[in-house]
Amino acid sequence: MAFFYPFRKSIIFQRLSQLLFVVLLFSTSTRADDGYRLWLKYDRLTKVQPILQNLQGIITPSDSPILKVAAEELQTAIKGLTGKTLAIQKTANSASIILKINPSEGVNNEGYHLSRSLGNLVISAQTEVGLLYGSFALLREIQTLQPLEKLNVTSSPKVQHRLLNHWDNNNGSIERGYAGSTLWHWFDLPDVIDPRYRDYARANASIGINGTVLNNVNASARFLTPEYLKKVAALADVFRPYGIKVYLSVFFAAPKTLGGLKTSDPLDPEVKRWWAEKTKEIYTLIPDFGGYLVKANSEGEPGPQDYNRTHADGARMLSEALMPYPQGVVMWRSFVYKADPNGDRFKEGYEEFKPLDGKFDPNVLVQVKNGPIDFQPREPFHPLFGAMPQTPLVMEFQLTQEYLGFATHLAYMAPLFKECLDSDTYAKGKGSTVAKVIDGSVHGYQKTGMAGVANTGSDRNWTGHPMGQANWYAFGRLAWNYSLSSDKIAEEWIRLTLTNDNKAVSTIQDMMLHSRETLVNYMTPLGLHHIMGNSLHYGPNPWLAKNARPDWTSVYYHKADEKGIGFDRTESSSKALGLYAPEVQKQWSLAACPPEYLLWFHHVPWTHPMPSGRILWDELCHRYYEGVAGVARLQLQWDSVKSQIDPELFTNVKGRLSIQHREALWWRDACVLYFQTLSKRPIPEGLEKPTRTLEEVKKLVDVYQIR
Ligand code: GCW
Repeated sequence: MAFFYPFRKSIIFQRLSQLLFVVLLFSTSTRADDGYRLWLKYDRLTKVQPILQNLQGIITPSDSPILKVAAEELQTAIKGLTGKTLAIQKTANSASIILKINPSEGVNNEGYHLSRSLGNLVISAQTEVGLLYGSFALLREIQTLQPLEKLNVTSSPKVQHRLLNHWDNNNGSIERGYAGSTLWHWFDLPDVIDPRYRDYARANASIGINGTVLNNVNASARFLTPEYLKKVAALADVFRPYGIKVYLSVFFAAPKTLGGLKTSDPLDPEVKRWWAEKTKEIYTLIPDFGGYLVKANSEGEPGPQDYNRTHADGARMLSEALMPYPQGVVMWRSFVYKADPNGDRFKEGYEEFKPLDGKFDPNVLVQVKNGPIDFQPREPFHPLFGAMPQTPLVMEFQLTQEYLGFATHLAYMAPLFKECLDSDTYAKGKGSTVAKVIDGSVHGYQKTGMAGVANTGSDRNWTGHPMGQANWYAFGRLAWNYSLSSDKIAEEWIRLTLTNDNKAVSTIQDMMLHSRETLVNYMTPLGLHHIMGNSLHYGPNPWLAKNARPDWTSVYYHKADEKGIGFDRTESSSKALGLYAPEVQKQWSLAACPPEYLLWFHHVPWTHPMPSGRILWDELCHRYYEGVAGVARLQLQWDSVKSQIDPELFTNVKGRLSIQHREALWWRDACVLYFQTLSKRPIPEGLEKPTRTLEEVKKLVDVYQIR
């Protein structure tokens, strides 16, 4: 025995350690969170409310495709959250989640009402899709630990078309995409249906998004070929039960390049016929097709002006083709600007589109970027909002952070979206906010919409930066209800996605709420704009003075010289400020302009006195330094929540924050050192001097430009 004992002991030891290894492996792999499940995690709740414990079934009026997915989502979620399997039934004989169609429910055709009746949780709506949205809303209440005893939530979306715009190309790349390649496997479709399509639809439906433009606005006509339309139809089939319609961006010159016609002139009868037939072909395959999105005569894309026609003529060609299909709309983008060295790009979309107000068919919406230039970290609202009483305007926000540090910088964008939506246009007196223009209440638009340029891609966690998911989430929630606050949306997202620990929730919420202003400070404080790396749009490049077009340089925008800095858009120069209502002009006049917008509208001396008591130069430096300090605070805050966050996710965000800190310093040093060559003033007392020279910093930019 004595002889065998050590042997047996070692076998037992080996077995035990193997077992321990497997247990450890299993426990880490169940904890490791790769972010794929987004805000639909459904992990077991630590405390299950009694009403949930007593549930036995899910009652649904029918097993239509929409109600089937709603009931199955509830079933999967409740199983995950509580461990209970609820039976999906037609009639109730025990405590249940009851889905009920009620034609007189006081909500609109997509809205829902959640309530409790005895031991039941009741979702009622006028339509099936309302019940689907209500199901996700109920799950949100459960996941964020709201007391179900008092359940009483009524909600209806404020705008009709709530869309993602994918700038995805048929070769798999995504223009301005930072989270991998396209989600759509064009070579495999329509035969192979990636299960991820369904998860994409679930995620969107859960936040009320009801449409998706599948391809880039710099469009390829290939998407209109019979081969590709079958692929598009296959995606539409997956999305339909989730209330999501597909739309396509169209290439204006397709009649010529694809149809073989001699022209793409929008007034040519052959061209009109071609579009009518193409549209018919699409509706034969996709009966609920959403419509067309168009970028025309912008950044080299073809358009009606190639034939001396207007944007309204171009839009009419498509709106007429869509007339037989009442649900189909044209979304015509207003993002146009000519390369005029003496012009002001700020004004060009306005000048082009304002005279066309009233000239579009009722099934056309004009899609306007939130600001007049291009998705900068801060922009004033686009002057077209409030200026097109007879043309429904769709808001276009950008979720992919083209100018906000791609997927490496943390920037929670709800405050940016809200800042624009809450801006007062004064179109019909005080209170005519951009949001109320968009939802039709100011001008009585019959059609309404909001679009977000998607930040999704093939990365396992969908958005590259794990916190980028919050921007997708926030966009959907605000498109549904722009009155929600940024902090409420952040809290919801954190609780659904990261943790329900109160202390960690408030720390992360604080990080998110400060992140965008922090980024503005280290990139473009005080109203600076468009001073980033050429073409790639990454990193600082304020010295950029030569490019293919003047309005693709930085000096065009900051106009810094020895006297001062900023773009004078007042009466004495470009007059762009004059495009706004008198009240807005007053609020942004030199006397009243808040520091955040100052250099958007005024060229001011370096010694200009600021509300802080500092002169402009000193304030500018302080803001850049504050931006870097802000990122350091984000890092400390993130470190403090480590114990509450999944280790994989924690490490991922920590790594990105360290990049962000390094790059905030890069922005700070580049901008402060470059502007100093003009201001000829010292870095203010109390701020450490950059440890490198301007020449050294310039080289960093060059690295990103090497081919
Ligand atoms: O911001 C610019 C981007 C382009 C984009 C364009 C647009 C799709 O740099 O990549 O093209 O805007 O919105 O059309």
